[in-house]
Amino acid sequence: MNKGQVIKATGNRYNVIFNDKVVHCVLKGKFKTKEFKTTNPIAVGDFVGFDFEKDTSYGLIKKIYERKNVLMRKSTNLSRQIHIIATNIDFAILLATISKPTTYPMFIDRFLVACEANNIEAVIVFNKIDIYNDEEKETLKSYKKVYEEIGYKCLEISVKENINIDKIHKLIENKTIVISGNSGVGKSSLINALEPGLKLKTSEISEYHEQGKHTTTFTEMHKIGKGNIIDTPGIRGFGLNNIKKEELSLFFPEMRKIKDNCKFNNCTHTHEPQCAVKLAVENGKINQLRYKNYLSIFYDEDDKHRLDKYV
Ligand SMILES: Nc1nc2c(ncn2[C@@H]2O[C@H](COP(=O)(O)OP(=O)(O)OP(=O)(O)O)[C@@H](O)[C@H]2O)c(=O)[nH]1
Ligand SMILES: [Mg+2]
Ligand SMILES: [Zn+2]
Repeated sequence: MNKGQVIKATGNRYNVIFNDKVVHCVLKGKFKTKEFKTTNPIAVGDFVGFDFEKDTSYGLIKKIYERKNVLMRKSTNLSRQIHIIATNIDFAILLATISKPTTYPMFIDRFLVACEANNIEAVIVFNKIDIYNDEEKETLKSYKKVYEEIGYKCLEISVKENINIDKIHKLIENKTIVISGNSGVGKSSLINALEPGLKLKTSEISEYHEQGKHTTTFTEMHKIGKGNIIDTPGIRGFGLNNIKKEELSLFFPEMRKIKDNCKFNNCTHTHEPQCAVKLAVENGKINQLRYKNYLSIFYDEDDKHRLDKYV
């Protein structure tokens, strides 16, 4: 059996890199993943075992190798299905913009929780710093302060004006990373800036809605020097799955750090007395909006995954 890595998945067809060449593979029959039900049993980043179909250059996938990690989200549409964004990654970039389009803190926090829950390091990259007015610059500064204090790496870039793109180059050297975010924040543009030969399709955001047009429709891994970067379709909301309420604060690092000081060891930091987390919020040691977003996720009912209900 040959071993390759999936770089693109469309329906049950997969582009698999094998000996530096793309092999078109299919998956025949049902392929059940044990732990959870997903819309996509095989995702970009997966290492698969395949055999060539007799006398053809097509491959039949027979096996999926154990994954180092999985970044997934629950779909925000009615189906509520779990979708694997990518697997086997070294870290995730959340590309965010203060305006055009607006990335809301609720979205950022949900993304970070998903990364924490799946043991994936997250880096927050703020793009389009060339267009911000004074108020937006202040907002950016305050977001950066909040997330850096918690321990997340943050970067400010402008793809358009080529600011700090070299820092991204350094960051991704010899790594496989995934880049996610709302539609129109500049994910594909950033990848084009890193590797101009790729010529990925990009398009201007809608002037009226100030939102992206969902230009990228399939997740795909691209080679950048010795590293790999996975471009993904823009998403509107980030549904979380498999996270127990009692465990949620473990995925807020600033809460995780102090939760042992709560009176009750099973404190959920909602209604309990002598709660160290609530005290820290009152003292300004934990950001209020982060705590508010914690509560939103905590009290989340299944039909509330959409970002627009939170802002
Ligand atoms: N002013 C400015 N515009 C930018 C910057 N980066 C990207 N853009 C523009 O933002 C628009 C959207 O960029 P895309 O790269 O298509 O965005 P995307 O995140 O890939 O969007 P989807 O594929 O829909 O998820 C394009 O018109 C880009 O030219 C930037 O740093 N500054
Ligand atoms: Mg794109
Ligand atoms: Zn508590």
